[in-house]
Amino acid sequence: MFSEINVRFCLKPGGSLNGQIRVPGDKSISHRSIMLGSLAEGVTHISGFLEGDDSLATLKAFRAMGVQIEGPDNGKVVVHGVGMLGLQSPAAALDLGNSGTSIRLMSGLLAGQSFDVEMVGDASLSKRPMRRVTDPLALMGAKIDSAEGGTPPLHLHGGSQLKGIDYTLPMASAQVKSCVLLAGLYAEGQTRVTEPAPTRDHTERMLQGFGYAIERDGATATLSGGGVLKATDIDVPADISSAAFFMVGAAIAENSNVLLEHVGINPTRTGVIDILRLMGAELEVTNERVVGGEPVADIRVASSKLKGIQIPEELVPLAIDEFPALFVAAACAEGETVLTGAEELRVKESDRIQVMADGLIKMGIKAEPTPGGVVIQGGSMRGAEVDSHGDHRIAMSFAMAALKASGSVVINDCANVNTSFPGFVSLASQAGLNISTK
Ligand code: SPQ
Repeated sequence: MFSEINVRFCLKPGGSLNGQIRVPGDKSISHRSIMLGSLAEGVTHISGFLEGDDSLATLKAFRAMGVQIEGPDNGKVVVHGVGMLGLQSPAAALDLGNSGTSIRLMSGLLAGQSFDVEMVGDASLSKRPMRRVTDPLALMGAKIDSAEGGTPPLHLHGGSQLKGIDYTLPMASAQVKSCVLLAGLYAEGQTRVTEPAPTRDHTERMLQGFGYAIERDGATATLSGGGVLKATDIDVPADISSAAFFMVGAAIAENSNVLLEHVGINPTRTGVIDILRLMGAELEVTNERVVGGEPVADIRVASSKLKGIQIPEELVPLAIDEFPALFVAAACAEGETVLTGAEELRVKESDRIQVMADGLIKMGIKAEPTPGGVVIQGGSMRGAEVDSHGDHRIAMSFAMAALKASGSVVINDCANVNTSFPGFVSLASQAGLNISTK
């Protein structure tokens, strides 16, 4: 089924990628900047904010709960914080569109409010699993109804006094970790979350940036409820997950050389760099610095001779959103690439294992899905018409595949590219991709 408007990407085969590119702001950090800025005391100034549909859904939701937010204007947003207890009951259900991060983190933040909230989403979000957040929140004393099967809409009943819990995550998920920690801000006593493997730690870093005490001891993060957040300024780096398409594109296409500027290289997000290097990519990280508590660098990638690898499982959570692009790299590599331990990919905006394998097979590549991964034999790609299933990362990955295809590539259902990467088509064509929309 197509999203409301079937935006199609049409790509002529071949080409190369060159130049200096700054991709839009980090989606994960943009969401969190609105959430914590809204609950802070004082005014938070954000620059580099991602003006994509997902982070805008979060922004609109907080506006609907009475927070005065100026912008976005060229990535600049000013949030007039209302304090921990200042949110107001929204007049209608909060529509979070396609955004898993919004609904899961806001479930935690809103579970301890005094008012009821209903949260809804689009067709894709309405199929994604929410028990992973409603189960721990119920242990904390929250009252939440979901649709049958534990999916959205979620109805949060206000007025519950939450209590801190000691929770071990059943899966490596930054959204679940963040949800429990954010609920912990409103809970009596301590909330402790232990993760089975490191996942992105933007929530923990940003809480610290807003002056909220949070301790990290190995795999466990601990905070106590009842504190306050103090407004701060946030400079959102370029999103490594968006930069990843250009890293893969430049590595697979001949005569390519791109410099990706001001990219966030938080060590919980850099699995894509490690995996591409293991595959033999010519990739250089330069000009490393820290901006607002997050490490940032420029990344240069040039045409490379890639080889297939067994992807180390410990890198999986650190590259979780980059696998659609990495599957394209694997299709262009010499030999076999094997991914295991990545069952989480099946419950993203689409089943990213199946949807990528289906498209690559149409392009003439041998790709065998397994329950928790895929086996891809590198080879030659032909032109094809493929479906993104409304998943932004699938659409952009197949767009890059066209650089190595022998015929034209048409990608269906691409409107959701705007959720994470507004302006993708013009930035990619400036860099050399032969892309147009229909
Ligand atoms: O927000 P959403 O829809 O879940 O977005 C995705 C993405 O590809 O953009 C996943 F589909 O990113 C998640 C990521 O996979 C963003 C995120 C975060 O900001 O905390 C964490 C990851 O999800 P999870 O389920 O592993 O915690």
